[in-house]
Amino acid sequence: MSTITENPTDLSPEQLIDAYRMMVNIRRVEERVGQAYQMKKFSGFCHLYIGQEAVAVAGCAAMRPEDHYIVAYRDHGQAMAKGVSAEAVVAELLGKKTGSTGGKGGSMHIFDLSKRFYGGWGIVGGQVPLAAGIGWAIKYKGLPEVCVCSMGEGSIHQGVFHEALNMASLWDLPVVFVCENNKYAMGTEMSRISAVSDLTLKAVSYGMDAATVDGQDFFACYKGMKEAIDRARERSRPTFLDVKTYRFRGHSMSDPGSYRSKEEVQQEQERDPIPGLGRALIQLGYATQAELDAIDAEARALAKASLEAAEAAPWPDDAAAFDHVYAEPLEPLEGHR
Ligand SMILES: Cc1ncc(C[n+]2csc(CCOP(=O)(O)OP(=O)(O)O)c2C)c(N)n1
Repeated sequence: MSTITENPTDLSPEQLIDAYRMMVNIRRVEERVGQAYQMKKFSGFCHLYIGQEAVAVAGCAAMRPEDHYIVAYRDHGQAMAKGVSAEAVVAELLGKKTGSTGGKGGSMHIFDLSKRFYGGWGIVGGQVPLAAGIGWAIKYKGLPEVCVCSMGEGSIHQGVFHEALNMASLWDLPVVFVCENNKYAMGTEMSRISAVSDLTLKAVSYGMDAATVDGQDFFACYKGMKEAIDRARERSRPTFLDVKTYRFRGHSMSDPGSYRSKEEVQQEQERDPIPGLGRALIQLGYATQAELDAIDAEARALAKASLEAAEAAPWPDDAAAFDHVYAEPLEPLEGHR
């Protein structure tokens, strides 16, 4: 294991500790959520982000609050990294009124406009053209903002992925396409779906900058994301990132994971990004083990309190069933009165 002697980022020690805290919060909240699911406290789809935390947290550390973030259905941790509270995320999972989407979205549709977090899309690759649209709006309005779009590697052979990347490059849109390559699309391993193993080649035909990033190393993630975000903000150019990561849990709660060996999972867990960043903080002299332990204890308390609050929260009002179905106010179209 390598020793780190210098902070390789422009983040302050406090910001790095905050990033560590966020990764631990996400981990503990999701572990608690997983238990709650098994105890049938909620149902429906539930995809955990455990193992991939560094990607979202480093990405959000490189973003500004006014930047936009749109993701797929494995979205609890990404929402928290962008500033959605653990309470709002957990309440959403339980379908409660206090959830980020008023209890109507559930696990796959965490959404918070005030944080510029646009969810939470269940159709594989569905968010990719939407990201290009957000990028187009940013450019049209001449704003110094960036849209970051996360997707799984299962998205990259969808037609919309290629249409969106082509348009983003052709029109110089400030979008960062982040492929969270966790090796498996449900039970299908990467090599069974892609004719090439170097996914950055996907960006070549669109004349787009691309890079491969180690998603289990917070510092590498931050560097890759920062370069791409700066390129988008300063030169309005898109980037494609192939971020090599790994999910420690099954695809969803109903996946026994029989397509991969225990040894493989164990080997990947040795590269868990959370202890990795923890060790670096100690080596840099930014934190002691006792301080990291305190962060962990607080995260466990946050997870427990979030679930208790969600259980005690009210259900959405019946009348709310018709809210947000149509854009409001609904003006009749010209000639259709
Ligand atoms: C268009 C479409 N096809 C199939 C599905 C079913 N499906 C849900 S998740 C998934 C796997 C996607 O894997 P990946 O994009 O790698 O993301 P990960 O789950 O690994 O985060 C599939 C095929 C879907 N939701 N949408």
